[in-house]
Amino acid sequence: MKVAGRPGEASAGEGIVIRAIELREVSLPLVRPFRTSFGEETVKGAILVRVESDAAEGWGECVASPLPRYSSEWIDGAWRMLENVMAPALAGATIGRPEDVGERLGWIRGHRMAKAALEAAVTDAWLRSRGLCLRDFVGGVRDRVPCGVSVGIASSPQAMLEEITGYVDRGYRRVKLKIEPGRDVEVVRTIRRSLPTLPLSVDANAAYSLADASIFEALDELGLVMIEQPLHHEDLMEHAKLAERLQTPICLDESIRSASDAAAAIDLGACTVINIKSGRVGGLVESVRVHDAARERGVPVWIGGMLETGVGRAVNVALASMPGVTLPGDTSGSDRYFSEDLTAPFVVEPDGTMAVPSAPGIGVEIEPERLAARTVRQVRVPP
Ligand code: OSB
Ligand code: MG
Repeated sequence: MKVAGRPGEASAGEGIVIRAIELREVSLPLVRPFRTSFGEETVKGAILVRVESDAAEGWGECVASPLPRYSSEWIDGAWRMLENVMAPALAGATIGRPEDVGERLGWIRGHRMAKAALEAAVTDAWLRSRGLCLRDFVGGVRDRVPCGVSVGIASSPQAMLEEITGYVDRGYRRVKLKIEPGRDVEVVRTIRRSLPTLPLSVDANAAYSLADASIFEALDELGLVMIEQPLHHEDLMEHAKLAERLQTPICLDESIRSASDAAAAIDLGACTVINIKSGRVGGLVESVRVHDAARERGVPVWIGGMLETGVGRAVNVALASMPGVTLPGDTSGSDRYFSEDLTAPFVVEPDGTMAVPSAPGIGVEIEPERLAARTVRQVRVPP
């Protein structure tokens, strides 16, 4: 099979013509509520983007949440942006390479999650039209990837421990605990006591300030593999100051919106690990650039998640096969989120790994009846 070449490399062959773009908002019940320092979700809402081209169709998932708590984007805002601005800007366009999407939408400031969804859908169509798979497009080097799991804040440390034990028994190789002020050191200590050798990390989703440094100094004693996004997403300097006081590596999530953010954060000493999410950085092409910027600086990366359906999960798992991804990601099995996904489920085997799809495009197919049953609104551009 001919390899597509990584983003940015020239390729022969004609482009695809975008005929129409369809948006669908879907709503899937979660198997258990997911609580973070910024709120609780009991259903997963997402916008799915379907691109119709002259050659093939493609799908992408927008990871914006119902409210702008994780980042400034949110479902209704992303919907309007996609329907009124981005889809009209791409309808009728000829796309020579997936990078063209970012270039055509480059004048739009921000709105990275909306851009990423559209770029993923166009890339899926483009790859399918050539019989190429996403793993090869992003320079993936692995057939299987190690999986971790992100555990929401529970009512008690005991409840959290029970949930974690279930995941460990299923093979997950790293467990990430959500923390918030008041539910941090004691919870982590309890879990650490029961599972002394488990690779464990915490994610604060920006809920603390530098005045809370003593909390992180206490966590520093618990042998964590990393502390994710302890402080405000716009405070790189503060993260650098905290990092100086800790042995535990700091990983940034919300703070990193681009490869240039990644380079700046690493060079400032604000982090020594990066969580890559394609939605947060504006797409696949930028995700590869973040990976490359971190790799050049010797910084390990891993692939985060936003409770995606199988459509977004396929993108995450392909990215997790890149060579600089050296830590298990939040690429959990579909059954950790949904009793029934929109695609065939992603399965974590007992060894804690998951297969990287190798079929053309994103490598998964949507089940039309399930999609229809979960769709709450729909629009097509042009009508
Ligand atoms: O901070 O990584 C995060 C989910 C929604 C919003 C933010 C985050 C998360 C997760 C879940 O941690 C990761 C997953 O399993 O998809
Ligand atoms: Mg995070």
